[in-house]
Amino acid sequence: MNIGIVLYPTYGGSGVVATELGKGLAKRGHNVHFISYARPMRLDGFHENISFHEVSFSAYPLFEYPPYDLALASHMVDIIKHQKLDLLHVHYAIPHATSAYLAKQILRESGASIPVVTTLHGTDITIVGIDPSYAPVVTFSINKSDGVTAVSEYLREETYKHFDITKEIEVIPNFIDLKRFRKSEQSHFKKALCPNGEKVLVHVSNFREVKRVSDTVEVFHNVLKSGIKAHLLLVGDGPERQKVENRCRELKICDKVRFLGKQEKIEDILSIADLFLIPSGSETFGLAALEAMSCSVPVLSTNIGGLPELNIHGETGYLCDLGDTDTMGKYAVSILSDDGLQKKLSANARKRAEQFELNQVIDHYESYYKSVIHDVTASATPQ
Ligand code: GMT
Repeated sequence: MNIGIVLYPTYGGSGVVATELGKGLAKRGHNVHFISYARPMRLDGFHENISFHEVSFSAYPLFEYPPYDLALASHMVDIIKHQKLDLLHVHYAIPHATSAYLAKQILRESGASIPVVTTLHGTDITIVGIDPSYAPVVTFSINKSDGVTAVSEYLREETYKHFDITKEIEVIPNFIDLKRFRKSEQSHFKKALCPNGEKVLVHVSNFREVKRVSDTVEVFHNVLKSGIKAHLLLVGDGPERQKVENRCRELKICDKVRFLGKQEKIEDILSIADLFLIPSGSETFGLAALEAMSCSVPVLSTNIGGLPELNIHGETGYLCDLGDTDTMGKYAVSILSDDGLQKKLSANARKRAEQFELNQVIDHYESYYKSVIHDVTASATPQ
């Protein structure tokens, strides 16, 4: 198949999922065309049947905000026509699903058609999408997609609850490359960081408010207060970074907290972790937690959104109420002070991650694409 994948190129989860999906489809022999305003972060090196199409859009003094959605729709039309795409898969509804609808209508004028699949990822529904300034357009664009997928049962239900959706939504979860994300030998790294065998707690995010990175610091502070010697590694960067650093200064724990910034080889860092913290206020799936679990790291998370579908309480880690950093601290201490428990949770975490293995999920997407193409073709064929 010739498949167009429209995505955000940044470190966010939807961009990672879309890029890894495209790479996986290309390995199976499909021709994949990534479409975005910049080269996706995870799209490194040269791949035989992968192309990247950059959406350029010109500024004009009249535009305070150049209309990216229109430039994107024009690019879609061009690529669908000239690369003879069989299907267009857009990740994150805003504005991708809307641009796809526009492109489809333009193509219809010349008798061409393109099946469109929209994957809902998270904040496109839970935070940005429900905002009245976007909601009618998001509803319309989802209903006009030929296929709609969501990354968890939770997101599927939220979409039905908050929008007037007439389409069937298929749940296709996030996935993981178990070969890449596995615990590897990093003893030199661990020794350099923790010369006295200190425990390592890790948090990875884009440091947006919704990630509640400050809660991570509070939990870590509780761990230190219990007498456990430990370090906290904060991976990623974003708007909350300064606030979090200020809190570390107030608590006088800066010497124990390392801000590592954006990192490519997260699996190396996860390989030395004893515990992963994800205290998010909203999380439709929690790809960062899956990456940790795949590296055999137990997860301490909130019981919010799709996280309970991934992190099994008492088995792969623990789930706590939003903002309850005292209980989170207690669970963290119980894991870090009991080697037997830590090992049991680690092994279970890896086993749980195996249920989200990349190839199984790509199979799911492939068969879903085929069913959408079949339905679109059938409805276009005169009886
Ligand atoms: O807001 C973000 O964290 C980024 C966002 C995205 O769409 O780029 O991530 C969402 O999609 C990921 C991939 O499907 C999910 O694993 C994340 O849970 C989800 N984030 C939120 O719901 C906050």
